[in-house]
Amino acid sequence: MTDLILALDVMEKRKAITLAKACAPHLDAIKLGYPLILSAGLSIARDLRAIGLPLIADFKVADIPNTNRLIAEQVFAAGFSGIICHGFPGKDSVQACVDSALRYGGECYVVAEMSHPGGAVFFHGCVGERIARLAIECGADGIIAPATRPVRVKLLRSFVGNKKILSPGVGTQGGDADSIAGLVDGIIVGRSIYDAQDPKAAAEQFARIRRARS
Ligand code: NUP
Repeated sequence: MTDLILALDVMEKRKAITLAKACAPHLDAIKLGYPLILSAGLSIARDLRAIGLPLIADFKVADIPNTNRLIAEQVFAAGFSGIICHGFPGKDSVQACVDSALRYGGECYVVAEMSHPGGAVFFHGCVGERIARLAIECGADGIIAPATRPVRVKLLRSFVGNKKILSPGVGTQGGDADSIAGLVDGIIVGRSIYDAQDPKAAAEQFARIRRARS
């Protein structure tokens, strides 16, 4: 089964909670990042937890191991069940996030390659493959790979086996939900849901991909 993950990048606490509640029946997880957390505060995790869906912190953590550990601990202690980190700072930095996730019974995902046009500028020449391999070596739960480049996702799958691939870039960024859903474990959708005239209906539409993998 392919999960539908809402990227909740709205800037207002009440709007975020209303949106999340409305879309919840069609979602498998909610991803929060800097936009919402910087505007509403980390405590929004507590409010969203009440909805009953897993929360993923998209902080793309990319620091030295000790700082990564401190960040990850704050994230998990706040009630998140997953964290996203970058792979380019190296194995020890990724390991710090994975170890923190393990201590809290949470999950850690490593960005292997990014979805936007500029994402290919430095993530090329086997960088994505190397990061995917590193993620597996560290015991991460999976990688983030671009829905905008299904060919790359297919290739990265061969490096991660049955670990998870979560894929942003669907909808507004140009990625096609139906083309990517069968290749990944979860699609991450933001604007195409929360900016839709009827976000709940949009979530329901995307939720058809939840049957894409068995
Ligand atoms: O490579 C990435 N691309 C990407 O869009 C890695 C990400 N974590 N994201 C995030 O996914 C991005 O920060 C945003 O929260 C979400 C996609 O949102 P949207 O383009 O569907 O609005």
